[in-house]
Amino acid sequence: MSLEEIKDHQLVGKYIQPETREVNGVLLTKIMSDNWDNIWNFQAKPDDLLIASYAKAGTTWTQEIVDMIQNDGDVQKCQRANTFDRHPFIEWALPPPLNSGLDLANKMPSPRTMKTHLPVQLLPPSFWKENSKIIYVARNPKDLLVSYYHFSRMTRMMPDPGTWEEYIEAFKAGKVLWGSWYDHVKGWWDVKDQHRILYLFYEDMKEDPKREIQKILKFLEKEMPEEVLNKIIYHTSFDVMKQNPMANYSTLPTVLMDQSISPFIRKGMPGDWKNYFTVAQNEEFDKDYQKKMAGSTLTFRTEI
Ligand code: PPS
Repeated sequence: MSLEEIKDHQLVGKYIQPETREVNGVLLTKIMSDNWDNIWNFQAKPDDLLIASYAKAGTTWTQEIVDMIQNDGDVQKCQRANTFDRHPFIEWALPPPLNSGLDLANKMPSPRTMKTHLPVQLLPPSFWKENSKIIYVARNPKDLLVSYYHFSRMTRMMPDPGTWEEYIEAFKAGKVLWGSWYDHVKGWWDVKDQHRILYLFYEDMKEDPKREIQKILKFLEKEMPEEVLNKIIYHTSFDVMKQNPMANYSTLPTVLMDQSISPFIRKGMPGDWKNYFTVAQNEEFDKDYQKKMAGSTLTFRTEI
């Protein structure tokens, strides 16, 4: 059964606010952790494309761009299903009878495009063995934290975020789903030149979508006329995606995502963090950031 078929009353109590458990020090939901052997043993294929990211980094945006590229700018084809059914989220699972990401991926004909938020050390090893292509998208931690906080408030599929103050501390300590953001972005950065990985930044996509989409085209070994490229830029713009029911998660039952609390496609604006961090919180965050990112060549822009 797919998520959009399920009724609110079937979900109450059973699906909401999951228990969590660590896998090798990384916080996941208990269901993911119980299913860990199957996730780890997932069989990737050489023609798979994986879109990897930390949560709230611009995954859905990248998924829509990739789907538009793969469908040569055909909007109708990209409306065939919800983002989460078009691209299996490999480690994600809710209790039966709902399909897990693995169920969807295993049923999907090749070539498959899939999504993951797993840190590099937890990626199923078959992706490396099969040399599948991977697009990693990263986003500055301040905007990402704000986005993750609002998302955690509106979805019942994640633990409650607590207060803003509590959430900043949990994020810095890596005690949120998918673990430490710092380890995640550095981990994928460190391996990007050893595999077929395209490492993108949300802020770059926002600054110049054409340039970044061209990078994706090159990585996917595709060419397309200027007019199709422009169509992709338009269809994947914030305002258009916000209105697209196949991309904005509005088909999900309210009990799972209450978009009246905060929309899934919310603000999409680098620098929005300034509306939330106090001066003191920002200074503390920066100090902690310097320690955690010391020695890395990876840098982020917190505004454009
Ligand atoms: S998830 O749940 O982890 O898959 O979320 P993810 O898709 O990675 O991130 C959601 C944030 O991406 C923003 N978004 C966009 N920004 C700019 N342009 C487009 N087209 C776009 N689509 C989604 C979305 O609004 C979330 O960020 P915030 O800051 O909350 O607005």
